[in-house]
This record gives sequence, structure tokens and C-alpha cells, in this order.
Amino acid sequence: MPQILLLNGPNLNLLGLRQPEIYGRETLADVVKSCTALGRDLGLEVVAKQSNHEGALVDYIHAARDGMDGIILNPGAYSHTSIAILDALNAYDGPVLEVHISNIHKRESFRHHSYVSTRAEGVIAGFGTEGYLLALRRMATLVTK
Ligand code: CA2
Repeated sequence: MPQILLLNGPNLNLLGLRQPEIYGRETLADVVKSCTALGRDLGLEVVAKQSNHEGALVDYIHAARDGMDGIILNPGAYSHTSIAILDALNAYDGPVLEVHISNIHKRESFRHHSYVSTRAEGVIAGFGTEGYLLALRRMATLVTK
């Protein structure tokens, strides 16, 4: 069964606990649970990780080179700053999908650019936590075609 890394960056461990008007009421545990269930239906194994640390995210992406068939990534604020995460993704061969819960283009201008988008096969923004499920459906197509 293809394995998909679901990787979330800084502060996303607070999902559902603060700022529900921007990020909704679902917790990260809820997101992981629904992605795991959908993954099972799609024939994908979802492996979920979260870190608040840039280097740890780089390490997870490096580790994905061995055995992960695709990466769904919400890099959080590192989307807008991290060349290190972009470099790590460029050293990874499989498909990468970028998810943002909020519509980053409707927010402050510093959120409009994402380094990760220059590497991602696709980007979802502004679909709330449902965006993770949409990305997973797309990932099923990408890894099985
Ligand atoms: O919309 C997204 O998914 C973001 O990646 C979320 C990041 C933000 O820096 C990006 O510009 C867009 C922030 C994640 C913060 O998550 C929280 C969730 C609940 C409460 C507080 C923070």
C-alpha cells in the first residue's frame, strides 16, 4: 500500500484550540483521524508528523526519501521563509502537495509567497481543514497513475 507523509509545521498543533475564525474548530488529531480513514478508503497509508522546528521538518522530509510515496505538507509560516524546506523537498523525488487551511492570498502580503509552491505539484488554500482531504484524493491519483 502506498505510504503518504502528512506533515504539518509550526503552530498547527494548536489547530482547533485558538483562532477558530481563521483555522476552524477541528483539531490536528481530528484531521489526522479523517485523513487516516479516507486514506484507508483510497488504499493509502497516512503517516502523520508535526513539528514546530524547521530542522525537524527537514529531517522528516529527508526520511520520506526512504519509503514515502508522496508528501502532503502544510509548512505553516515556514512556507513564506524557508529555503531549507524547499531544498529538502527538491531532494525528494515523489509528488508534493501543499495545503493551507486559510486563503493565504486573502491575508497579509507576506503570506502571498510560498517557497514550497515552487516545488509542489499542487497547492490548496482556503478550503479549511477539508483541504487536507482534497489533497489526499489528488495524491491517490498521483501515486497510482
Ligand atoms: O493557512 C494555513 O494553513 C497556514 O499555513 C497557517 C500558518 C500561517 O503562518 C500560514 O501563513 C498559513 C499558521 C498556523 C497557525 O496555526 C494555528 C492554529 C490555531 C491557533 C493558532 C495557530
